[in-house]
Amino acid sequence: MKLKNNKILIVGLGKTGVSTAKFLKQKGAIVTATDSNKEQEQDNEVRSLIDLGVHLEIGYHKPESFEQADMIILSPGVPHTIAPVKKAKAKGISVIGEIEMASRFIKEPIVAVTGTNGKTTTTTLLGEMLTQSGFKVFVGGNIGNPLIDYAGSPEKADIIVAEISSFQLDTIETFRPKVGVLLNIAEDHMDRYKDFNDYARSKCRIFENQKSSDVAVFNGADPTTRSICRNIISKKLVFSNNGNLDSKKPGNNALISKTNILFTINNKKAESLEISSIKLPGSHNLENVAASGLAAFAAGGSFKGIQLAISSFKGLPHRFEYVTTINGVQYFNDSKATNAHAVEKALHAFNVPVVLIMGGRNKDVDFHMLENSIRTHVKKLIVFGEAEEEIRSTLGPITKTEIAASMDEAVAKAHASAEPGNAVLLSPACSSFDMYNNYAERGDNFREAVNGLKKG
Ligand code: UMA
Repeated sequence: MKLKNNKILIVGLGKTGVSTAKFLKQKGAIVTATDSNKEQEQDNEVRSLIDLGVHLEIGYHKPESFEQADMIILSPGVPHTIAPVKKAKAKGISVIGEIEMASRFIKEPIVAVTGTNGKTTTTTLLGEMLTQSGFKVFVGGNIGNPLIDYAGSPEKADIIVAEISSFQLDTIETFRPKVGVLLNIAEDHMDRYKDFNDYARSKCRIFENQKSSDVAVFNGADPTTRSICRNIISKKLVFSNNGNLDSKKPGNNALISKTNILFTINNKKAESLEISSIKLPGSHNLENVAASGLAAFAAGGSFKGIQLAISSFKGLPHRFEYVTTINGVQYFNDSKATNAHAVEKALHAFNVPVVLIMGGRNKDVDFHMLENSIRTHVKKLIVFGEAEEEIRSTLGPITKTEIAASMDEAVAKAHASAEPGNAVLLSPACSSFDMYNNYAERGDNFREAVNGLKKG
């Protein structure tokens, strides 16, 4: 693809925009970058682009810059429905995302992981499995380091493992992963999509450009995923946690039972991974292990490599992360649970009464879906943040509920309510942007507040 002297507009100057601008300058393009937030002017990474010859338009989006561009590259956080983008599209200007641009310059096979929940855990674990199988692996994408950094780097890997969000899939055209993984689809980001089907269709685009020689890994027990994947033409590898798939069928799969995950690939001898060797808690993580195992096999990984990765992988911060035990009460940080589906999965991992801390900014999801899980698992609910009233009015009638003004107060109230043998879980079902810059800051704040209890 020729970029030299092409006029390209980058929209959004977070990590994606900055990396894309650097890449495009390297390729000789004429680059303008715009961000609607004036504060981005103070960002050192953004300012460094001026020296590279990038023209910056910060604090506003200038319609002419959109209409005069040969191509527009949108950051994931920028909706593709904003007015200047719609106008440019109507004029026939190509609008793509960084993943699409990067993939046009990546020759190595890409294994891409999407899904509402479990993406980062699965991507990281899959990277480990392939590394332990002897490959040099680059892990990137929505996980935090843009794929375009790899495309622009002279350092090359054997395989790329990429976490891909629905926002990133919205702006693909030809992106074709050799192996695509769709973990699950549950209501999320309803503030960005027309409805659930619109969001589900976006997720399924991970398989859109695959050929029959490529592989699609998905959850065969999830009716939404199953029906949406019915017509894909790539080779299907399904995993299931309820044993309802017939392993003798020609479709290959990973069956999760109480004792093991049985991998059956291309009529080869079945490989059994013992559940006792998995250090990640919760049944949702068994699905993540099954999916990453299938994808690792499909990408050429060995069973030995899969076993080695599993035996040393303890999980990631802010994802059902064990913090500490105080007076017989275990504390867990699940700040990354930003939708109701993730909270449901976390609650079902407990067989002790839970004091649940929820709240933040609702992404227009319906909290009613948590009613049953709250009824069966939660002895007390502490709510905080912008969505506190909405959560209290929806779930308050089901269990004892208190409101907290801050994380410190939420943790103190949870501490006062929990008895030895109980668990305290931060699993917000909301984004963090009402009070924090991101979920990691929120999780760190929870951890500090819990450790403060110990000291105080
Ligand atoms: N902006 C505009 N105009 C608009 C809207 C936004 O200029 O109309 C600007 C904002 O002012 C801001 C910039 O766009 O400065 C934000 O861009 P961005 O949110 O895309 O930020 P990046 O730093 O590039 O981060 C993105 C992903 N962010 C989102 O999808 C919201 C990161 O995923 C990802 O790690 C990174 O690219 C590298 O690929 C984060 C995320 O929350 C972790 N993802 C969601 C999730 O996992 O649920 C999808």
